[in-house]
Amino acid sequence: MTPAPHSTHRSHRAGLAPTAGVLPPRAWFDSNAPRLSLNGAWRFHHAPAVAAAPDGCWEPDYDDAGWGHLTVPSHWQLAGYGRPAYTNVRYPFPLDAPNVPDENPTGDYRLTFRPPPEWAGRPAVLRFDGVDSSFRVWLNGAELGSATGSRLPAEFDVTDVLRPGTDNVLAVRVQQWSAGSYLEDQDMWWLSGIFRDVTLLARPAGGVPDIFVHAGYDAATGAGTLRVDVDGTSDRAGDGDDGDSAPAARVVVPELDIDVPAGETVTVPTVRPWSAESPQLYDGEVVTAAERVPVRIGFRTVAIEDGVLTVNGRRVLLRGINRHEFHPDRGRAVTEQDMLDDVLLMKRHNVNAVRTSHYPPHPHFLDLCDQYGLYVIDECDLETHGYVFEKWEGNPSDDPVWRESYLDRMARMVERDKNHPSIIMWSLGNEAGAGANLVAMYEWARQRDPSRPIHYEGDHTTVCSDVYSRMYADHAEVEAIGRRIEEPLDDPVLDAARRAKPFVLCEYAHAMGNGPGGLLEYQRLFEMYERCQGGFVWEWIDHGLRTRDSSGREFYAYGGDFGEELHDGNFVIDGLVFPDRTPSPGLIELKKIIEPVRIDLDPDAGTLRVTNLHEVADTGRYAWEWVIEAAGAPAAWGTLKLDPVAPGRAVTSPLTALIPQVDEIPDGAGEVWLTVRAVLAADAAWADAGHEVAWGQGRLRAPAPRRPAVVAGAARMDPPSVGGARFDATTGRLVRLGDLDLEGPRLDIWRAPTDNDSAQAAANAAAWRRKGFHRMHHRTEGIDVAADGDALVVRTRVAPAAEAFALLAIYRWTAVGDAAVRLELDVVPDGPWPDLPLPRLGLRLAIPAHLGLVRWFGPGPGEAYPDIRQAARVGNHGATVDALQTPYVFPQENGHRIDVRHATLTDASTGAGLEVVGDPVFGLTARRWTTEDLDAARHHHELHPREHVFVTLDVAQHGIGSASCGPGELPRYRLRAAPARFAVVLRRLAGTGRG
Ligand code: IPT
Repeated sequence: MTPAPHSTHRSHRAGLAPTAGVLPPRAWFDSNAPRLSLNGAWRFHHAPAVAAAPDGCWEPDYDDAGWGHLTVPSHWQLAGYGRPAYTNVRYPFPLDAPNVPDENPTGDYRLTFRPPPEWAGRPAVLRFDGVDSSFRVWLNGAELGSATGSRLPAEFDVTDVLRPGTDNVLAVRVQQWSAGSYLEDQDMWWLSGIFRDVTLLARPAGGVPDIFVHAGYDAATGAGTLRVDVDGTSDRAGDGDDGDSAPAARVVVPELDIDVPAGETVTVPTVRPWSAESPQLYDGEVVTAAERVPVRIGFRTVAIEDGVLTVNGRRVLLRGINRHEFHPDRGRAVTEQDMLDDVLLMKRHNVNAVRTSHYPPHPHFLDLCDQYGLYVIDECDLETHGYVFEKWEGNPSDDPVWRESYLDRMARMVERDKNHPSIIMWSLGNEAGAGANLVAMYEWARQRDPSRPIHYEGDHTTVCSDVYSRMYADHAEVEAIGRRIEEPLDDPVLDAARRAKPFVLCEYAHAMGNGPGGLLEYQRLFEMYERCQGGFVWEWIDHGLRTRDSSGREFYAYGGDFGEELHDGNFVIDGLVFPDRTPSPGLIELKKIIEPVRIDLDPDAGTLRVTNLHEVADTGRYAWEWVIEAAGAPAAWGTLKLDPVAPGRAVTSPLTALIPQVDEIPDGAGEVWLTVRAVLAADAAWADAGHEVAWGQGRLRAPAPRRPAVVAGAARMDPPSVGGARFDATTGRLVRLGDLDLEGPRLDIWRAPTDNDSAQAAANAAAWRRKGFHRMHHRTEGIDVAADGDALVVRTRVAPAAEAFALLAIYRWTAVGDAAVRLELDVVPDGPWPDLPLPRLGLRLAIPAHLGLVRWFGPGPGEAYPDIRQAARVGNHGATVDALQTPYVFPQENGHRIDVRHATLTDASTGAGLEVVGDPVFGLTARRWTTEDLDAARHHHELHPREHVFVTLDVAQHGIGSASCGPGELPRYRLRAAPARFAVVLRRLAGTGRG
């Protein structure tokens, strides 16, 4: 087969042809035909501008001895050639389309390779899977062509120039900027070069040029239909030229006894359908006399029925994430292992859908989605977001000269990826405004692949989208859309059409830094309203590039760290996993909220309710483990026998029938909790048996109120003291408890602002700073012994400079034994308080640095905040102070443990230290730096341990929300300045020795 170079992409204006000399696009598939990977070490020359690039370096005899080496695939900026740059929406070059700056970094690549002699006389194709952003290619001095479309494949026919059995010289000139860059304004690092595989493919005459697998499933009958077309190539130009005529090919699927000619439709009376929950694939082959091509067939039908998106006739709820390709060392040149890591992590965290924001991923990733089961919205490599600042004036999306480029991109994606059952929708791209070229893409894809709905968010009229898609809509708007009572469009026809479409949030819950809050409330809306079919959290991974500072310390870099003239800072650090793919608390929370079975324990009603939120799977795949813990210690445990619950159904059972032990709890057992966990009963492809998928907790017994007896008459003045506690005579602050030195608790309202606090939309952090919340002054108004002689009372006024508002804080200290004191704190706002939430309300104290081990009883083990606490379960937990820190790439408030009943901070070797007992609960953070240090740091490695452990004991924290892009905290999570009362007991623990 030697398909003619297609010429349908010539545009009217020179410089806008997306490709030249490139073969028509086709599916990416394996084959038994020989192939040669050209990945590896290439010769490389980098020039800061085209003018400085070496002339004639594509000639075979060019002397490249002075050049360096660069690995293919990779990005040259990550190998020391030039520097990475990050902008989100703004183009890093003048808006002057289709022109690009003279300083256009240019990479010249050369490779000498030797194809086996058996290839002689056979057709061959050279394939590039991804080159950013444009390239020209020469083989043995002959120019093959050029291409743009960084995340799209380009194939060149090399039959006439390849010389098997001898040395061949391949030369590629890559330019960082091209007309294509105007279409690639995605929110990510600008990184260049040959970053995906380069492969030489022998193409046997009479082989399989292209295949299109059509495999549907009829939910009513359980039958599958299969037709595999073996085409020359697609007819994208609509000119009736269908490329080469197809060879005689057969389609063979042994497991289903299928052996039919290509193009023929077979019906399989009963077939197991493919879904994300049950990714059944059948292995088959497309066979011609000259070639065998393996195919993995998943029978499934995607449809929009009565305004609902269905797969195999069932409504799907997309528990999705947006995935950019990223690795902290390799950028977008990700390995198969990186891709597998992502897929396994997603599956293990209950994710069932991926939007490939904002470009087609490496095709191997889609193979993994087919295999492990993830629904995919495959998004085209298209974004022109920078035009938003010009009110979309000049946007390529509506300019006819760009039409071919748009169609070229869509065709290259659809043709490459059309055989993946995991792909349930095509997406035209992201944030490219509205326009005729998008409509053209939509229409082309509709006709080429009627089996998949098409997604596009950027035009809210939905003229080019089969679903109504939005990003960052707040809960109230999502609810209105769910009830189909959203604000109408001006055009009633468009409005009626949109109102009839299913709704997805293609982006929501911006996972930047500490967050996102508000997930639970979104999920409830998705479950309540049929139209709301879920969404995709923004985004999967922090794009922090591993870098070293001048003293060699490693850190993750973000925008501005490479001296960019324009950048968007840490807005690229907004993932559910850290750059090294460690799950962040946000992912742990998401996993809990999107669990596919819900376990509700209601000890008052005495019931256990299991709701199966799966689409097709019953609950037979789970084992149910339970444990009763009294004061955190396991008291009884076992495995439940539960009949399988059908998908979409819920079953309520009496607790005592299942777990008689719930009635056998002795008095004085303390706080007692029952935990039930759904774990995989058998190994799955993506996790071992025992992997926890879902859990629920119910409190069987509340703690008996335990108020230690106050030692009467223990308060003294001169110097101020209560029992074994000593206070500073001027400030009234606790300085010693027994033999333990402390810097006494004092009122604290500051937290190192989170990215969500700092967001322009929330404007909280800026207002807090303006009002001086981060620099409160403490004035002690009086230190007295109460009339009863029991309590030392310290009255303070806490206020920022220049302001008349204040918090009046009264500390009432009593002795509750030799080495323990009880503190009752009363806080009352005073004066003209601004209408602002408080960051936190609590106490801060400092204790010696060697008290580095923390144990607590309460929710854990991870951090939790008022609106991010579903993943925390009540029990005994422990961690070192260091391990309590969540290493957000951009330092901010973190590590807070919520509703702690009691905690100890001790010396790990002696057990000596401090115990804190809540009345009833407190929030806890402990860190080796102050809040001010945390606030000042810009990267995690800039935080240095001090000589103390700084502890905060919180009455409450303000919610986290998701305002860094989207709504802030819901009103019920707002912390208002209001009268508050709070009590804790502080006890000196002697331990076994020093400390
Ligand atoms: C939205 C973009 O689609 C996405 O790529 C990312 O930049 C995200 O924002 C924020 O991280 S667009 C935004 C202006 C709503």
